[in-house]
Amino acid sequence: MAIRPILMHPDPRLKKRCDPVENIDGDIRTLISDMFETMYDAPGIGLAAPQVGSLVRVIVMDCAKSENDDPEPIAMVNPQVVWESDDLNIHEEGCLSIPEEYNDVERPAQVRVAYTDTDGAAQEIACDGLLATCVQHEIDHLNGKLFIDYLGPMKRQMITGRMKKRKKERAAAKSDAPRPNRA
Ligand code: K2U
Ligand code: ZN
Repeated sequence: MAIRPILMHPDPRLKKRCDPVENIDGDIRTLISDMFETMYDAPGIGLAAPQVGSLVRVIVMDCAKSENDDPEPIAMVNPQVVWESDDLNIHEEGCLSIPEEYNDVERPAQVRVAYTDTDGAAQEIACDGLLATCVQHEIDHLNGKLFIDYLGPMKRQMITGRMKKRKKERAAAKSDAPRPNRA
């Protein structure tokens, strides 16, 4: 198990369409395990594989109602929305790859998602509420789409500008950091 670094927007890998998983092998199982550890550490309620630099169609979520509720971890391989409601819902969204930026996004209120589970079995679940928002947000990541792509161009450019500045400041801070003495 390992916590993996989360890619920060802007990053070309976050704009790529991810490849389907052909075989749920040991590498995919390790990726899923690391994604859960990374998500809980962030903390977040969802995470998509491209956010940790793996351009494959895998997402993990845990939308348990509150910290007092039992965790509800779910890993989806090759998830697909197979039905969406006409009813829409607006939810404030954030993203672990775009920290400290939150905006309302409108999405179908209910969706049905077909996917393969970690045992290789075909599954299909009905999602509503926060799970519906989260699963659509994560599947967007697999298609190279970020929640800021639903905002107007001005807002999107402002957020991207702030993220570029933060990445530059973070890189500068890293290069100024004292290097450990090498024996
Ligand atoms: O993909 C991610 O970056 C994980 C998100 C998933 C998410 C975004 C928006 C709405 C629901 C889930 C992180 O968990 S961000 C944490 C968060 C949770 C609820 C609302 C806003 C932000
Ligand atoms: Zn996100």
